Amino acid sequence: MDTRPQQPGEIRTTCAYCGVGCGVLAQPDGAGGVAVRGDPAHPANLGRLCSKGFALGETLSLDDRLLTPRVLDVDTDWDTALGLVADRFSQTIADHGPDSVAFYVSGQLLTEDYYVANKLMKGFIGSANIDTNSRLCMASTVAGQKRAFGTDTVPGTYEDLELADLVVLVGSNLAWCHPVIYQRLAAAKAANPAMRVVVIDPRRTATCDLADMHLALEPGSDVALFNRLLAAIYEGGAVDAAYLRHVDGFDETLRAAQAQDGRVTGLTPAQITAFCDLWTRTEKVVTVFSQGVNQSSSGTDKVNAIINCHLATGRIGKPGMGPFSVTGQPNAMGGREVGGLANALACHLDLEDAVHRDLVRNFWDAPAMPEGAGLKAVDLFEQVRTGQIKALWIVCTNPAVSMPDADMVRDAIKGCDFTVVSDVTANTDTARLAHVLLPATGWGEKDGTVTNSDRTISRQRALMPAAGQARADWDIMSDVGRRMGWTDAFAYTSPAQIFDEYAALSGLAAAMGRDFDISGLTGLGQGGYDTLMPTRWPVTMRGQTVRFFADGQFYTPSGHARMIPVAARPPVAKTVPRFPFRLNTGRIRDQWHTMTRTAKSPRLNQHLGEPFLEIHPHDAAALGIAPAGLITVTSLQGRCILRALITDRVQPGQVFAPMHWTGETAPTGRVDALVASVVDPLSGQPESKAAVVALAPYNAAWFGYAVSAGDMSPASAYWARSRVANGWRAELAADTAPQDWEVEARRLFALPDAPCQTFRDPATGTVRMAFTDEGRLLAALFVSRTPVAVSRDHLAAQLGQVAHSPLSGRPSADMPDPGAVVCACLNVGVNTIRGVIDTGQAATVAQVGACTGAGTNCGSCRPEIAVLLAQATRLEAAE
Ligand SMILES: Nc1nc2c(c(=O)[nH]1)N[C@H]1C(S)=C(S)[C@@H](COP(=O)(O)OP(=O)(O)OC[C@H]3O[C@@H](n4cnc5c(=O)[nH]c(N)nc54)[C@H](O)[C@@H]3O)O[C@H]1N2
Ligand SMILES: Nc1nc2c(c(=O)[nH]1)N[C@H]1C(S)=C(S)[C@@H](COP(=O)(O)OP(=O)(O)OC[C@H]3O[C@@H](n4cnc5c(=O)[nH]c(N)nc54)[C@H](O)[C@@H]3O)O[C@H]1N2
Ligand code: SF4
Ligand SMILES: [Mo]
Repeated sequence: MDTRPQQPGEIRTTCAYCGVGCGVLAQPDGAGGVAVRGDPAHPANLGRLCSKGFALGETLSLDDRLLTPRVLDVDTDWDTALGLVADRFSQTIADHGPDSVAFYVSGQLLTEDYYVANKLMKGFIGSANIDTNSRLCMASTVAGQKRAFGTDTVPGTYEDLELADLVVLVGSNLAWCHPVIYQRLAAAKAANPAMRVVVIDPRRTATCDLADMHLALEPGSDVALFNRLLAAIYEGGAVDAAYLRHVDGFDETLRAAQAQDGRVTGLTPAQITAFCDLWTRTEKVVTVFSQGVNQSSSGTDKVNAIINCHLATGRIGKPGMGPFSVTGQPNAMGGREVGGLANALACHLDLEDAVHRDLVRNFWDAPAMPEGAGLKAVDLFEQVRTGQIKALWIVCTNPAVSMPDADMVRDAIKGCDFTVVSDVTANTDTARLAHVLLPATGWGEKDGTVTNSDRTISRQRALMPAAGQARADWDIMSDVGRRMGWTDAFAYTSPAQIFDEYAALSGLAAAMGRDFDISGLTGLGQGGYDTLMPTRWPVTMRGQTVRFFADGQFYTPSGHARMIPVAARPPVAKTVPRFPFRLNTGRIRDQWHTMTRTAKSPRLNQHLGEPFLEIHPHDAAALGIAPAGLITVTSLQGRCILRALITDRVQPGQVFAPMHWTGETAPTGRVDALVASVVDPLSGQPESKAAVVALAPYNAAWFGYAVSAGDMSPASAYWARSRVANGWRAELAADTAPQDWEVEARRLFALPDAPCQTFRDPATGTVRMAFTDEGRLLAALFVSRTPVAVSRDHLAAQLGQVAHSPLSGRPSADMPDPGAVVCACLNVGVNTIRGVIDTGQAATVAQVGACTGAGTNCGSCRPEIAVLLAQATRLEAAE
């Protein structure tokens, strides 16, 4: 790790991706490139970064950027595009009322963007129909924390994970999704051998590598486990009677917990007892939770079941103790603070509270404010489908992929009378449906603030000029506000002005007793805003508070916290003979959501380059699914074809698929097409982790693997493509074969005339073709009746090179095949790592690092190296 302080030419900013909110020192090279390293002075990461953060510089090329506004696919100027947007929104509101329009925004917007979007919709258009992808992400935590604390506030800090003696990770794959917190936890555990880590997840994830205990509970049954824990806390005498003076609802909550049957968790009584004993007897415990909790039809109850245990023991807001919701997106937290959800107002004020509403109305001098909450995401797109929403503006999110029932949502957007999309690229499943496309500045070009999971507000700073005509989201939306007639209210010329207005409003909110207060940051001016260092709120005129709630002060009307009686409910969709498998969905280490940025990095694509379905070996055998075969997955909502990844990491009867692939990268890999739009009744958050599906082997007549220096146009029933260092690669398959393979290959690669070498073996159905230009490999296609066995990285690495025997598909002896990449930072392949293990050079993760470099940079791949070591040990034992 490079621990030098900021060097001349380095600009201090914040990572574009997850809610850890790592500080980045970025050095632009003046030619559009940027070198990045972790900022040693940022409290979130203290110099660390993960594989995605390290690759930020590889995602900034302009090749796929949207550079000009477009109307009906024709490039135009801003005046025309924004004039049209303002006119159509104004006309629709005049004809059909304010609730006939909607905004759908994102936790990846900066706070200033979010503030303007909300002010425009809730204060001036006069509707609350603005919701955000945080509805799919954090809504259950928001609802749960508000029920318990009277405010949506995370009490603790990252340091608490290091100070704890027990860290429980519930529905969180921290190793892959919050890698820098995971690294901090791993280091703390190494330094404190008494520390214990428990992972509660139906799946054995990479995070389990650090776990002393893994509880593979039944999907959706977390409430039952935490109810049993509360009963055990009481029986074990761990209730903090003094703290309970600040808490309402203990007796009813305990009764509900004691009535809970623990068997629905599917865990053995011994497992439950061991967990409860550990939790009960460890004073310093942090319970971290994420999407395995939130994305559930009982998500809000899960959150409260966890918080109940911390309130009963008083283990909250003290060093090393507390419930800890980790946020997903870089500004998921900031979006909640600034009132991004359809039922909120800025500064932790409630839209449905008349006093709060009046405060904001007066402050904004707002002409029209809605009195009730607007549509939540699922309902919002339902009203788009039925035509009640007639003008829709989607900003910084890709709902045609990420919403449940995604094919329906895609069709609903397509059918909307008027759709505006603001994005950095036109190549998304959503952007392709827009009437008006607006080019937004992306990471590295924009300026503003974000708040991370532990309430630290950091600046994102511009490193380079805007691409083409791109403009910042706050600027685009302010311009539309002015064009709709509200010239003064949207006269902003800089994010600093917006931040100042927001900070001033927070002071008024705080005076009414709300906790979100950054009034200490008013009056910074441009200079102060530019030099603002990471700051945890609250920052009042009097100073800062590090942790909340240890003092027993809450934000409910009584000032007390609330324990909430809850009972476990299974997921809404039941497995039935027609749909016998439970589909769990989530993330992989090196891709970010719908891949519009991370898929630009060849390094990041190497980790897991194709959509897949994790399936248990017993289920695969029963269904006749072979390793690397394809599986057709169907639900009542839709259909996918995914590559089989046969593994006992998932339980029998359960399957797992990543959420990342899209119409751009793998059209049959859009897994949200399978997910029903069932929501939690309190939070409106979709149950993204518990769909029910049927599985069948996909009977491919042929499988193909293709590499090409230029882009490809696959047309087969199954395809998945990704970028490699010198071009593209693709996996292909279909149930019927083309008439003529050479014609098909020439079409695929758009190479009508290039010389072609061909090898055919009719007996096995093998066809291999290589297209060259003066001996240099332009493209190659390998086809066979079974999944293609070829050294994929080796073939891709030959693109643009003089290839000696490209059709052999195998590296020659003097050029060993490193195998699939494990360490994305230092580009170390699985074969290289197995090599040092098999030859006895390395027996630990640290030794593998010393020999090959793997795992020594960001460390996100250390769990995978540990698995390779364990496999080698198992093989030895079997020999
Ligand atoms: N690499 C990468 N990192 C990311 C992101 C990304 O796209 N890529 N996205 C960011 C965002 S926006 C978010 S919200 C976070 C999400 O971060 P996480 O919540 O950690 O990630 P997921 O993979 O969605 O889900 C976590 C786990 O929940 C488990 N789970 C499923 N059902 C249940 C259940 O009923 N109970 C329990 N206890 N567990 C269950 C799944 O098996 C999965 O391992 O990641 C952030 N970080
Ligand atoms: N099945 C299933 N579905 C899920 C989940 C799951 O676990 N399982 N997780 C859910 C969760 S937690 C989340 S957060 C969502 C995420 O889902 P989305 O928000 O839909 O995913 P992203 O790919 O992050 O979309 C961000 C879009 O904004 C664009 N963009 C990037 N920067 C900017 C900018 O500065 N301005 C503008 N205007 N555009 C920009 C990107 O190119 C991209 O198109 O998915 C949800 N969907
Ligand atoms: S953990 Fe990785 S993705 Fe998340 S903020 Fe840090 S560097 Fe970025
Ligand atoms: Mo998220």
